[in-house]
Amino acid sequence: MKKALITGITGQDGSYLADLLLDKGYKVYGLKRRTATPNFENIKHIQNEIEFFSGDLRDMTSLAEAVQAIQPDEVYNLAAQSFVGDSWRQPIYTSEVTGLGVTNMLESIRLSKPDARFYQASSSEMFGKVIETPQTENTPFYPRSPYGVAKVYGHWITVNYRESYGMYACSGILFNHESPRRGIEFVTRKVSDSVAKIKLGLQDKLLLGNLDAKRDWGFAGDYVKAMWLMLQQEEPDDYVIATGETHTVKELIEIAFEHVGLNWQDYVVQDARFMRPAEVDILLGDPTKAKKQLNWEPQVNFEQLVKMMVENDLQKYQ
Ligand code: NAP
Ligand code: G4F
Repeated sequence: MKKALITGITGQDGSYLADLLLDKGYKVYGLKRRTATPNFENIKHIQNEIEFFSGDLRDMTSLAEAVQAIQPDEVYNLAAQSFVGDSWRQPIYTSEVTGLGVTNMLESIRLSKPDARFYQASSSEMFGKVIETPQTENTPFYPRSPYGVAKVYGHWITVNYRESYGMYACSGILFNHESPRRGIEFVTRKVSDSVAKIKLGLQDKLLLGNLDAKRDWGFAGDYVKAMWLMLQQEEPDDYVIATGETHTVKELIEIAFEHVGLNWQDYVVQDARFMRPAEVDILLGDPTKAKKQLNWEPQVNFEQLVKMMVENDLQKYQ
């Protein structure tokens, strides 16, 4: 039986990846932070099938002990301070977790299970103020937030461990991916949750920032399959994972409100508090390499994704 260690198992991607690996017959281990109140919401349906290790990406001792005890075949490093907006409010913390945390994980593997296969959750935020569109594996990085900068560090340290030590280390450059398990502060979930509440008379207005930003949005359930595929290849490599379509925040709102028979202009209010000190105006990924080499295809399109999320939040409040 293959053994996989997932950091960030309580998050959106960690939970979908755990579902996938359990289905494939893996023994799944999860690194979980100690919290005062439990945060098992995303994994409550599989909680008893996972073995947990208490740890934090900033505390290498906790990572090294987990790797030493588990001797994993595969390690998926999904843990991060992942909210771009907060990375300006907590720049040092974000660098320590999202950046240096990757080295803590890689060192833990190098010291006690160097043949483990490693996946690093890199991000399209590394392209930031984009040099070219669409973005490929060869597009230079120009990060626009402390989060983006930390992810560039995580990306390059992963490439360096592959080249320095011959480790099987891959970086997945994933564009935005969403789901009913998405954190509530990210724009898609904020919109789907608010639209459901407005429809049911539980909320009056939806306060948002920049409506013109464009993102390449896909479904998280599709994207975790790409993570797994990257670790099943003969050679480790880096891949862009995206849909190849881009949409504005305004289009997202239009589809979500239209789905419940409402006009977004009656409810959406722009609020400066949700604007960022620097914006990433457009992200559009070219997933040709992943399609060819991994045989990966996204199954859920943008409209289906938005409707799925609104329906889920409607059911929750009903
Ligand atoms: P998420 O829902 O925010 O989950 C983040 C996970 O990291 C949570 O389990 C969180 O634990 C854990 N975590 C945070 N700080 C930690 C620390 N110091 N030590 C250990 N664990 C810690 O993020 P996601 O959307 O699933 O994304 C997964 C990864 O992919 C992240 O690295 C993210 O930056 C990256 N990524 C995401 C996207 C996207 O569109 N979703 C795109 C590209 C890259 P708690 O539950 O305790 O907070
Ligand atoms: O949903 P967002 O907060 O996601 P963002 O910043 O694109 O980051 C997400 O995707 C990255 C991959 O590209 C990941 F690496 C990262 O971890 C995270 O998962 O914002 C999307 C867009 C931005 O342009 C933002 O300015 O929506 C705009 N927006 C407008 N109003 C808003 C809001 N974003 C949020 N969160 N809240 C608003 O009220």
